[in-house]
Amino acid sequence: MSDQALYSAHINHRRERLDHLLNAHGFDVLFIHSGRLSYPRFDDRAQPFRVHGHFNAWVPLPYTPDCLLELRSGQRPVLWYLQPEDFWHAPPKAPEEWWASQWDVQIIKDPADWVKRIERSEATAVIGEEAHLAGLGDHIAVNPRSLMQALDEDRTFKTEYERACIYQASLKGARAHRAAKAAFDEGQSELGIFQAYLHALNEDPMTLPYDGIVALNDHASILHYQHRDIEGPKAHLSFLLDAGADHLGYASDITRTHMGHAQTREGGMFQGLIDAMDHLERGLAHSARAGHSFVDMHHQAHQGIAQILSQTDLVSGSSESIVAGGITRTFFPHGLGHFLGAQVHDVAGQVDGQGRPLPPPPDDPMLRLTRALKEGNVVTIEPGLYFIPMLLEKLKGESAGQQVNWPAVESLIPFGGIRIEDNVLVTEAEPVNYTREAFHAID
Ligand SMILES: [Mn+2]
Repeated sequence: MSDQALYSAHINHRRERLDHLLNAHGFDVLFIHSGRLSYPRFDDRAQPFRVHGHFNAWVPLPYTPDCLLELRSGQRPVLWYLQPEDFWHAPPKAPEEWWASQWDVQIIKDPADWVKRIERSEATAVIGEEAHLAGLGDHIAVNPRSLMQALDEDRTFKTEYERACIYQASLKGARAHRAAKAAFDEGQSELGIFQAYLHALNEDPMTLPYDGIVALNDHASILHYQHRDIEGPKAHLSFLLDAGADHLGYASDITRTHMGHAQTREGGMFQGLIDAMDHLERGLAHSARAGHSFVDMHHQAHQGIAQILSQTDLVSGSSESIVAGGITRTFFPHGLGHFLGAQVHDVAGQVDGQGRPLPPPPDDPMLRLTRALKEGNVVTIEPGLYFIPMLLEKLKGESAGQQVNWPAVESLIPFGGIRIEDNVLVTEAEPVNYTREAFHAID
């Protein structure tokens, strides 16, 4: 199907749902504001701008401030599109036909031009920043909770258009990952590797759906390692890259871990762990099916990691005792994954279909997705196995620490850790692993 046909079906689906929701929640109209440029204090230099997911879920305009969507039951939706007369900046380019044909596009020169639309007294819902919408009248409900929850819920089911966007973002990310791996093999620094990633992406870094994690050696044990060293380390032992790409405002979120060339006993052991984690991750991704509880899948990940720790003699005892003693939480202290879409950590991961809270289990407070999976969900599957000195130190002081083969575990600290992350579409049957398909397509 063409982009135009996919998008047209996407909008028709969203409009049908919205007609129903406006009626059910007692609103005549919903406005969605794309947001506004913000400035750091004491400075006149705007922060990089990106619209929020509610806006992007309707129009492929991820970087357009101060636009407004006007959505009414049974009527062609209106896009108030800001193209200011401004000789300091280039205005946003004209809307493209393939998607704009679904909208009544009204070009405006000033946000004040859409303000008067909101001020009309009707039952009005508006999504946006409270500060940007203050004083527009008592007839408006800003970010009304129950309507927002219903819209969030709809966003957990990806349309064919959204699936295609996420797959395109996966292809871009996979190509850039290959280039980054080549830069690692050449012995480049974290910054050099990141530059190779961006070069392959051939996009401005502001399009990245999140700040990529480029971690050499023990930096891989820092879960959200945020620096990019200019100098490379003495030896390239290992490389963890957690980086995605964007397509029309939809994200991919991909992690791979690679071995360096060091032919040491520890190196061989670490490569064995990467292979075992890859196998575990594929199995978990394959089990992402409609009806499966993501909390159960997270627990299965812990079981799998316990088996790996046991089989490699890093920890003694049965895999049950390794999980029960909390040992796997030292090596895998984050959640198995999250929803993915117009936001990298997409909405409604910790509520049920009616918006009721589904908090994570007390032992897994970092788990961002606690629901049973449904057809049309897109999730990340990202088990990890790390050697985090701070957590290892803590485990050493506990009775479960006696099960750990400390000399072997400590010999792996310089390698940091492993995370392998794929993006997976849940169907009624076989899940679709977008990431593996993307790597396969470019190889
Ligand atoms: Mn992720």
